[in-house]
Amino acid sequence: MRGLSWSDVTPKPQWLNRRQLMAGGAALLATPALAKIEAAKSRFSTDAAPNTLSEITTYNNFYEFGWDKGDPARNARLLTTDPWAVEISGLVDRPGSYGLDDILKDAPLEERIYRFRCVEAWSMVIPWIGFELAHLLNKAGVQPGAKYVAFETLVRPEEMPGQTTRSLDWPYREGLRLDEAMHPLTILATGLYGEAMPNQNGAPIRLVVPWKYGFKSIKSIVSIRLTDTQPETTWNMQNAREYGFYSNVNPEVSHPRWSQASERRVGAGIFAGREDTVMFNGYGAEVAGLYAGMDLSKDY
Ligand SMILES: Nc1nc2c(c(=O)[nH]1)N[C@H]1C(S)=C(S)[C@@H](COP(=O)(O)O)O[C@H]1N2
Ligand SMILES: [Mo]
Repeated sequence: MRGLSWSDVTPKPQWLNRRQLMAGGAALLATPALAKIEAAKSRFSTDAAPNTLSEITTYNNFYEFGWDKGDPARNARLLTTDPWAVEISGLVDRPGSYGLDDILKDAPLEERIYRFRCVEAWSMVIPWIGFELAHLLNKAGVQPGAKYVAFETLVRPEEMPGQTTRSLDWPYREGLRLDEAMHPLTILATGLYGEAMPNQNGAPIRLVVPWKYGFKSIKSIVSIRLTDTQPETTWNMQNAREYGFYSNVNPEVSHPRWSQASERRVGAGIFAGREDTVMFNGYGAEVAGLYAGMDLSKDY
């Protein structure tokens, strides 16, 4: 830790981190924290009904904790998320290892109720608490040569049983083009349902990019690197034909093994029909311009 500080003024905390919640004596092991995080409402929120906390915290993909949807809820409770630091490196003016408190100190937290669409063709609506990634990148000072942002998840096999196998090439890696990363819809989320982020959802800080398939929204981030070349990303390395770098939600580009034209809303019940999948997961008005001139059937 280099002891860097972005701000000397600490207004009344608009956020709570794990340490403060622990000090409050909340039993965090099995249940999310009890304290509510204050966060402003956002014009970017959908008015679709959110999934329940139980659905959001028991049906997860977090392969560091196992391959089944129920594994993260069972296994991620052992993850230590305090202390936590994020290394910001590459083409930035102020590289360094920043503690979570420092990152959150003046972060303008908002509630963002987003549609969330997994590449496996299920979906949810999740009320995240977070702040725009652009806020952090601007504080770090993005240099003119930067074109991409590369993210990495923690590697800690002692606490992440899935990492004792070679099921994926750890660390889990993701990346965005710089304009995608700077888009106001792109957030770093530190909570959901007004509470600190449950471990299985990517505590203490994870990316959320609502117009892309869920695997782009990398969890439990320890590294953010600004680069001039397109970074390697976990699923693209695993199978480039099935998982492109962009992975924008697109009902017209099928996964080689299934259609992406429709989706199953988790929790909707067995009598609810499948819903049509919407281009850019419904965020086209905001983000379609980022891809002007690109052939999204080739650059998928
Ligand atoms: N580090 C890491 N991040 C990850 C994953 C993962 O396995 N490891 N799974 C991704 C996938 S496939 C999805 S659908 C979402 C699931 O997020 P949720 O469990 O909060 O709904 O997290 C994404 N981020
Ligand atoms: Mo996913």
